[in-house]
Amino acid sequence: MPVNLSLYLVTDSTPAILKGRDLFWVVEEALKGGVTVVQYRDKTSDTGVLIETAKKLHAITRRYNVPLIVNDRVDVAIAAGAEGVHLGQDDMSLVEARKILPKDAIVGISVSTGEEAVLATQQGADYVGIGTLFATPTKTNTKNIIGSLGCREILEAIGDKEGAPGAVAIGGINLSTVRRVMIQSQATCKALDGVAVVSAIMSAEDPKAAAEALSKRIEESRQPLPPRLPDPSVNQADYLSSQVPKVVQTMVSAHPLVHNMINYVVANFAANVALAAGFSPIMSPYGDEAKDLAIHNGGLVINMGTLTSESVPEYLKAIAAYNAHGNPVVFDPVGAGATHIRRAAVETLMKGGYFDLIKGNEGEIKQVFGQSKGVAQRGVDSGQSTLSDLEKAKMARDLARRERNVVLMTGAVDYLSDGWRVIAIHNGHEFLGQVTGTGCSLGTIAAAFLTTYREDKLLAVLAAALVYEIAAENAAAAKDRVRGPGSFVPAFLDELYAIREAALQGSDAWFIGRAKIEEIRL
Ligand code: 3NM
Repeated sequence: MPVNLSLYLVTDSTPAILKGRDLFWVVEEALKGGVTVVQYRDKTSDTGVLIETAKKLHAITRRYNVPLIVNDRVDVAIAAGAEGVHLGQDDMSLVEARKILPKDAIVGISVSTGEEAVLATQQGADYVGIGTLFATPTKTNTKNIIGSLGCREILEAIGDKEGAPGAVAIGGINLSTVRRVMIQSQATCKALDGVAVVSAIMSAEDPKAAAEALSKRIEESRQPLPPRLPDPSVNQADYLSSQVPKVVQTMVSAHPLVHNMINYVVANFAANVALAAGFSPIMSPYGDEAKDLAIHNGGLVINMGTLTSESVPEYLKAIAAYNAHGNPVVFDPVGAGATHIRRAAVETLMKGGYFDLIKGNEGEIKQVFGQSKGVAQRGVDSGQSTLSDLEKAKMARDLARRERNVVLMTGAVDYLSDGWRVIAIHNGHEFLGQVTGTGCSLGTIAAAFLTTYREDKLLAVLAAALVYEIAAENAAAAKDRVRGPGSFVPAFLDELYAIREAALQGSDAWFIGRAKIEEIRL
């Protein structure tokens, strides 16, 4: 029986979760907020109570035309006339359950490995509950913590054959994590149909609002894979170039806010770049402030250039707030391989949230990708390049494909990828490499574009990089004013400002014939 699995509520009547409120009230509020399935899960009550509660829940769910699923207990599901059952790996087998359930009953099964998922598929499960995504206090006896990448492997194992079951993920999913789960778990052949939650709704002060917010974030996070491309006969570089002026106009007209958790060496410069280029900077290393700032639909930059013992927990709070609002987060893992503290910080941050863009030099991207092979970075500079051009392009692509985001590997040539398309950007000027903060400010401007142009992250970051690097070329060309890196800085700010003014007036003269980009086919 087809079932809408978008937002699957699993009940829990334990005091720690329900906090003394009435189960039926919480479930009805959640239904008003848009949950599409309700599972009655109660591990402790006697059979009589289970049946009575299930019947009462069913009377409510029916009013909302939402199926009621009973956890573990086929007998209770039948007695209460529920639409289906959910079985764990240690419960009655799916085959046995089908024998006694009505013909059109929904049967779901918990899986935590590809093999279990394949078996459930062969046995004709209507859906699988894939878990455990993240460690959760709601259920501590979980088998495997698989993360969103483990979930993707299971979806790959199921495939997209006809009759394949629906799929929801479960475990530690809430408003902060749901976006990354939906985006990062997506296999090329199959995406999650939705997510299952307990505490994110059952413990919420306002279960209706919690369900509404989750439901909105889930729908926003569905995106096609591989990214929608124009007609293959069209050259990608030409197509993207043709879109850039429009994307720049959108950014400068919107004048977005960008929240920078940025290193103290470059904070002043990055703020000036923001003002000149046409967006509002706020510099705040204080994670709790992100709750208030994230509501403005701006972007967040995590730049760990001057990491302190307090930075990582503050970053994590801010990332959670921006992820919860579905607003873009840029990660600039400055000096990622320089010290063991930074290497650990990268690992914690990558596990702790979703980054729409990871921007770094070759050494940093290598570290994030996990290929540093113990070659420590000295300081925050990229160090000696060890990769050929093709290897750089491939690493940017592979990291982006793994993370389901966009990667910009900066250098004399920048490599930009969304995991499928790879664009080499040849614009820029060597003075950019001789002024501190130029790389970091590129992260900031990328956040401004990502927040105002959400249809295609790769195009947003490309537009940011081109504005930035064409401004640098224009500044360096002003020989009457610019003699070296020192005089380059004010000229660069002026040129950013000139592009912003031109874009505000709807002109794209600044851009015509200037983009030096090529599509790399790997
Ligand atoms: N099943 P929360 S994890 C009921 O991994 C359940 O199969 C899991 O609770 C599994 O949404 C889980 O509060 C609890 O994290 C999920």
